Amino acid sequence: MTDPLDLPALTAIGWNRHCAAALAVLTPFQGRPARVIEQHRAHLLVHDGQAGLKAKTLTALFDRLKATGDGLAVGDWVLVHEAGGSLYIHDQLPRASLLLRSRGDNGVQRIAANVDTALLVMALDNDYSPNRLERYLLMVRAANVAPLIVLTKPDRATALAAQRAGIAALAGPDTPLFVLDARDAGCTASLAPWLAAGQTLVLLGSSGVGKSTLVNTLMKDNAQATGATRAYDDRGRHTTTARSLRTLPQGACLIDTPGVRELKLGGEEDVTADAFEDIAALAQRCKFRDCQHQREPGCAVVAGLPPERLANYRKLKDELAATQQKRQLAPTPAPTRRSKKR
Ligand SMILES: Nc1nc2c(ncn2[C@@H]2O[C@H](COP(=O)(O)OP(=O)(O)OP(=O)(O)O)[C@@H](O)[C@H]2O)c(=O)[nH]1
Ligand SMILES: [Mg+2]
Ligand SMILES: [Zn+2]
Repeated sequence: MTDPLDLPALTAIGWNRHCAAALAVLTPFQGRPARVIEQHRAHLLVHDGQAGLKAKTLTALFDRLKATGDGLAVGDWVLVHEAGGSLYIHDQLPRASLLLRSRGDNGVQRIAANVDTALLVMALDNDYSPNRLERYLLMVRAANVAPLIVLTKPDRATALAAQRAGIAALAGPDTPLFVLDARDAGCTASLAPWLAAGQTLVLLGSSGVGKSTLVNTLMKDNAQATGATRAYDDRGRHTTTARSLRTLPQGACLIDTPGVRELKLGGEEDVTADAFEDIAALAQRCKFRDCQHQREPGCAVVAGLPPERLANYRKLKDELAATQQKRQLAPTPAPTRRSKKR
């Protein structure tokens, strides 16, 4: 049995300062920490820094999580112990972050836990959709995860410069933006600042945009990598069907996810104008400080925003209100209604 706190081993699967603080909450604890790296119907695959191991969730923990509509997700840190030759998960460490999206049936899907940076991958072919990217930005920021935008397939772009500029305006100056051919080894150098040990990244985006290709490219330096690395299918491309976490040669952990057809907001998002970089910039010039950008006179947002963006903003607001009502969440507080002049 491994030392309960084999830090070098745990670092290989993303252990960082937050994890130490989270474990302190559960101390004294039984068993040892491990990380959920794959989710299967009947079991989870966890990694303890030494090896990937099948594990079952104890009923008590399952029920405790279920009582609050929760459950384990890829990226979760857990406590495990052995009994009768099997491995059991008996506790969960408090999370630093959790990415959620709504499912069709009013439930939510937990995409990944304890993620530092979300790589929002969009291709510059007919996948290109600023409105969809807007959804991803809202979802990721609501989860307190830093977004990083990767625009792939520049070789298929019809208006590369304009598309890039449009996305940069929508995402704002604080969100890193890269145009990368996911097959190009240069991706590793571009993303190097985010790839250090202790960092966990997740790839999000439609099917076929190059998420798994990027995993492959980042893995290539070191086919023999240890830690959470799993053998990669050597056709070099496949359609991902399950979320999985692996360790990159650079030290970071990377969670690949299956492409999502339609991203529905989870309900935690902030859909006030402040959450949209370009709308917030225009709103500075509205006549009324608490302008709702509906029919107020002197509204710089209605006047200055392309109609398509304005329609998307309103659609997202309505969708969020509906999701919050379904999930019975408190609505995002609206600014005071009384129109004050600046
Ligand atoms: N032309 C071009 N093709 C690319 C680029 N990046 C990836 N591809 C190709 O796009 C196809 C789909 O890539 P995948 O990595 O499987 O896409 P994915 O996002 O993982 O898709 P799902 O697993 O279905 O969600 C592959 O054939 C890649 O070779 C790029 O920058 N340019
Ligand atoms: Mg894939
Ligand atoms: Zn306005």
